[in-house]
Amino acid sequence: MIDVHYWPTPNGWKVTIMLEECGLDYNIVPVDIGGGDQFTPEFLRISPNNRMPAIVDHAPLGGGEPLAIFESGAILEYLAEKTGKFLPTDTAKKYQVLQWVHWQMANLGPMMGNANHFKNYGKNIAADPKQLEYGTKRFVGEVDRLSGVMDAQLSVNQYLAGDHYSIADIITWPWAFLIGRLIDDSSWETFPHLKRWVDEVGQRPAIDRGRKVGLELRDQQLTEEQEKARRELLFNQTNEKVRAAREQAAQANS
Ligand SMILES: N[C@@H](CCC(=O)N[C@@H](CS)C(=O)NCC(=O)O)C(=O)O
Repeated sequence: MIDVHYWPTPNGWKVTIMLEECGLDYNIVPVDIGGGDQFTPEFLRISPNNRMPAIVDHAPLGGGEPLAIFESGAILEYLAEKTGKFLPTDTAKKYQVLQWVHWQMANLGPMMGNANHFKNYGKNIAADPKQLEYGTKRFVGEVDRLSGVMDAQLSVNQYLAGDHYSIADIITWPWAFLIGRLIDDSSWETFPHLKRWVDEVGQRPAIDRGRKVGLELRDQQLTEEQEKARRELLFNQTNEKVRAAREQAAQANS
């Protein structure tokens, strides 16, 4: 059985979609990131960067002790290796897929996260809306550029890494389908090949099942004060604050 330390967000969906695609059994362990679960000593032992998703495989590839993995890219590579699915073994084809997996991890995910932060979340945080303008322009501009990169690739390939559906598609789709919502819906007209792929891949049953996992976890009735505390915890992290949260959690646990 595989424990998935999870919250329903695009990075979390990558893992539930992959598990659904592979038909593997898994058990969801909620990590309420607004409530601070990512700072518990148990979670930090698995994921020292205080970010979900992370997995613990109790019957790991090669046997032995339970195996813990953080970072969604590493998790998908591991699950592909474990099942022999969605990652070719031929060297050239394998690296065709892996270069797009790393592209997503280093480019689309972080740029969309930052664009969303400045464009949407920032309104509730910045004292002066003018502070948001440069960040919004920079990161929305990057998302626009990256959408063009995918559109060009998908104009000559059915899938991101070529002819076959792979972990490159699984890792990218949970962010890419939100591009219209982030920039604006008319931007799909600029990226017709990307839109074709978003729609086609979005019809896979495993995508739908993976995205529905734990959606109810978000149904929390929160006061304005609680919302504010969650924003403070998520968007104001420094070494000092994270260290204090870690120490507090360790003390509460001892
Ligand atoms: N590169 C990481 C990113 C993970 C990530 O940013 N997770 C966010 C939620 S989408 C998180 O756990 N945030 C908790 C926090 O900011 O403390 C991955 O792909 O696994």
